[in-house]
Amino acid sequence: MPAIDYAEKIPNNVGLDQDQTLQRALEHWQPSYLSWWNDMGPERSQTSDVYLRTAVSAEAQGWANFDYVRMPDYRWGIFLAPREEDRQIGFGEHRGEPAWQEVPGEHRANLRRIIVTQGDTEPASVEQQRHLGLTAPSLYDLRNLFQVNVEEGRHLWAMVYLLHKFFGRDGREEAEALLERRSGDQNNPRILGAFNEKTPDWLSFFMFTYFTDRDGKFQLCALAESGFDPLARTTKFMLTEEAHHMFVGESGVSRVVQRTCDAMRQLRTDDPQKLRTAGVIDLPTIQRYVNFHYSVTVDLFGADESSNAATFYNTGLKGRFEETKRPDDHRLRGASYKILAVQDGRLVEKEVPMLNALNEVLRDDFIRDSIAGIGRWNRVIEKAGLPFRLRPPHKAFNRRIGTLAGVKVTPEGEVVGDAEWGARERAWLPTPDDRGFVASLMGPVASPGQFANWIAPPPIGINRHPIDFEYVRFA
Ligand code: BYC
Repeated sequence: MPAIDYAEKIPNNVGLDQDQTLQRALEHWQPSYLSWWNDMGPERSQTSDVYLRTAVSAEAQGWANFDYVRMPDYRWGIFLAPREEDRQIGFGEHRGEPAWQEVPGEHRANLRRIIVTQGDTEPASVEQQRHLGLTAPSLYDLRNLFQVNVEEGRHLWAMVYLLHKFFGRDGREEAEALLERRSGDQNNPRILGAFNEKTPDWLSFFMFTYFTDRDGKFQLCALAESGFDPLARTTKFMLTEEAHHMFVGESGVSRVVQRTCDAMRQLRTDDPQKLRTAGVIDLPTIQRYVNFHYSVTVDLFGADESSNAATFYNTGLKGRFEETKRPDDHRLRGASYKILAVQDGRLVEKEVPMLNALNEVLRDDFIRDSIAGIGRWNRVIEKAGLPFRLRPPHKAFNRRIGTLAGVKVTPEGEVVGDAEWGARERAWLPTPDDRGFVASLMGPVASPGQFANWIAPPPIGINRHPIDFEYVRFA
């Protein structure tokens, strides 16, 4: 596997200079990308030197380099994980056949759809986060935001490479359209619901990177199993970058919780109003943010019964999380899985063919993983000697996609009528007042080692630097 060549106009380890047609197509797309980045990329970044990590190799050891980079000069490139010789398709009807190096004609449309859906989320998240640089609670956090943003930009490159290399003209058209849709736009929105929500404040950003980037992890893991080898290899490499994004979310929320607990102990109160007056975010508000981001992200896994999901699996395009580690036949014909349904005003379990329930299987894997982090936040509260506990809401709470869309279910899992929902929603989801309060705390802190009042400093800095390192230098 060649190291990444930064002398190239488009850094890559895919031998771009050997493929003139592809190189021309991508060099044609590059200015449109840069113009999109200029218009929709992070504010307050254009003149900053940021201490960033840049991928320099696709090998697991020493893949990244840390240094100051002027943001507009960041080099987005195309990097695939090394090719595994003799790799075989691991699941579905083609199990045991050699993995595809070219697009299988009969599955072309579905494959393109998956790649476009994945690709669409990447620029969407950059758009959602673009104003946050104006209110970063520290230089450390500002740097982390920019790191996440440049890597999401690179993930868009990863999908655009596949579209250009393997899908010809319609691939190029899709690549253009990825730069034209806009998060939250009425007429031309991003494809999936959560990517049209706003990320208006830093608590939302940490929740987004904890929960929604974790959807990214699970979807990318499922695609890393794909029988289409270039998709498997490119998503495998994206996963190495994704881990840091979820770390930003988990540690960010943990630091907010820590600061609140410190204030609760100091002031000897759990009164949200008193805590708000002291300039920290009360735990019930944090719970409402958890409820919102969790439920919106749970929807991202698609309908609980989906013939698309069955087709993607049967045809070898998209596997399960850790497919190869599972001790079953990897075909799943005749297997079943339990999903939720509403019967006589109550939630009940219903057994359906597993192939049709693969969105639900992945959703449940995600739920197990995300609950673990909530447990770690609770340990911060426990250590402070406080009785409050954060909880994941019920899987059926606040759903917009699948069988549970439109059913009103409390965070505890009780089906309720519209009137009760209306009366109690304020206790479950962030209210305009909550959002207004959190927004009122946001304001930039730009001296090294200083942190906004509502968040604790991190225990350690980036790449073994101290916390008061100058992670961002403004021109
Ligand atoms: N919002 O049969 P279904 C990431 C539509 S995140 C709006 O269940 P399927 C990242 C669906 O399109 C990971 N619409 O669909 C994180 C379909 O519409 P049509 C992104 C939705 O295909 C942070 C209809 O409902 N990657 O990387 O089985 C920062 C029927 O649904 C939604 C992927 O998602 C929704 N949430 O499942 C940056 C992987 N859900 O055709 C990045 C690729 C469904 O009837 N995508 N619909 O008009 C997929 O595998 C599948 O498309 C999905 C949906 C699992 C998302």
